[in-house]
Amino acid sequence: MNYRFLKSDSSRKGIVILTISSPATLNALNTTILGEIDSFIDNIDLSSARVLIITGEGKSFVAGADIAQMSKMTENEGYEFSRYGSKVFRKIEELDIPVIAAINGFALGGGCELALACDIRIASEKASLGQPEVNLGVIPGFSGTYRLTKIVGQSFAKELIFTGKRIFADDALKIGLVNAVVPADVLMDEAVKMAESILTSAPIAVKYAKKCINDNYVLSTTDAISLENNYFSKCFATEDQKEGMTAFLEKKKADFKNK
Ligand code: CO8
Repeated sequence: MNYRFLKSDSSRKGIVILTISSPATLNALNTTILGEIDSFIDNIDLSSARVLIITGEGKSFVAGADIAQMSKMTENEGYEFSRYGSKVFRKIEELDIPVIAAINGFALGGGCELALACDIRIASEKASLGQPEVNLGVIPGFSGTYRLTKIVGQSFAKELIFTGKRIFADDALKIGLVNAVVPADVLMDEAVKMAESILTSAPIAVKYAKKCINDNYVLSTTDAISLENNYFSKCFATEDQKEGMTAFLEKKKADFKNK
């Protein structure tokens, strides 16, 4: 499919790279771009794609939701926009394959929230992150109050959200907001390297592990453990479990078939 504001690259086996491309407004998310991301996610061919990498074109990952569009919204329109953005980001979070955010620059407001919906965040040393919504008279609206708190804990989430301050990649690393900080010129290489290391794992096992980790946020300890027990047992119904364990015992490299 062709998109006006998205570019994609599937030239590396198993890896899809999605670049959000509206550099004149630092890739700010309006309804059209969100709609394109929504459609893109729906159309990923999960029979071949095993990892999705999301990045932004130019000096920004995503500089937030589109302030020009939001400035004219009514209360109801604000609600619908918040709901739609949250729905699209939830889709990313729930995608059956791991999603890596390669944060090349500004990841602010809705941009930080997009990164938070990804499974792993790798930041360029030029990246900066923050939730500056309170400086605009609003709060994070694409599920940032929820996910930022889950990822960095209440103290740092409240500090970032109440002050609206922008932090640089090294400080984001210190609070666990990003997994790694790398030089700008190797950001995509590092994201691809991370993707390739996921590609060596059994795909169904990775999918089940992602489900367990995502869902344990909303479950009681007992239910989260029980969910893990169930998905663990489901792995034994896969060919890849037999392949992985046999290969180990025979001192060979496993050849996973995603079955
Ligand atoms: N929305 C719309 N346009 C933007 C945005 C944005 N979020 N960010 C940048 N732009 C535009 C600028 O207006 C400018 O346009 P123009 O050239 O026409 O003047 C262009 O992009 C380039 O920006 P700057 O000249 O400002 O570039 P700088 O390098 O000087 O500064 C910054 C970069 C620091 C990123 C600066 O642009 C900035 O502060 N941007 C706004 C960041 C921000 O506040 N983001 C949060 C927005 S709120 C949000 O995301 C809420 C999410 C939840 C929504 C809930 C729905 C109800």
